[in-house]
Amino acid sequence: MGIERTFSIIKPDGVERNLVGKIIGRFEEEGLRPVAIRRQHLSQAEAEGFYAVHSERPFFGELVEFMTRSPVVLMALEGENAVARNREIMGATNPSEAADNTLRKLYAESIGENTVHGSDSAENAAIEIAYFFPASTVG
Ligand code: IDP
Ligand code: MG
Repeated sequence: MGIERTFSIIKPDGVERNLVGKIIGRFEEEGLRPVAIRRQHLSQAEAEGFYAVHSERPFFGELVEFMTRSPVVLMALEGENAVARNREIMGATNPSEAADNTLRKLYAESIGENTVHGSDSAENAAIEIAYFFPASTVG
């Protein structure tokens, strides 16, 4: 609780549809500010490493293929209770189960292509931010 940081990705389906501004705008409206941000086309090794926890899941290959299809936007977000707040704004993994007005309800087209990633704990947020952003590049 208190001011904390979380890690966010606007996934390829969001970037392809020019939703970057709308999504970042929503985070800012909700009190989450980007303290690091970069657009990047992930390599297979970067996507596999990032999602290593899911490597035994049946959808792993599909997930890595999707995440490397085209560029993503990587962000560290800072704000009050940022980890849980971001998960609330994103909504459920499956957009058909996501609450009204969540990013996934508004924009996602399937459980796989679900537009945004957000850390699930403060501990994982720190790991995920460090995976993509050297400390000197986080404001
Ligand atoms: P989360 O992104 O809501 O935390 P996780 O269970 O951690 O959801 O899954 C990571 C990502 O893997 C999801 O966001 C989605 O892109 C993908 N994924 C999860 N479950 C499935 C599935 O059943 N089929 C295809 N892709 C999936
Ligand atoms: Mg997750």
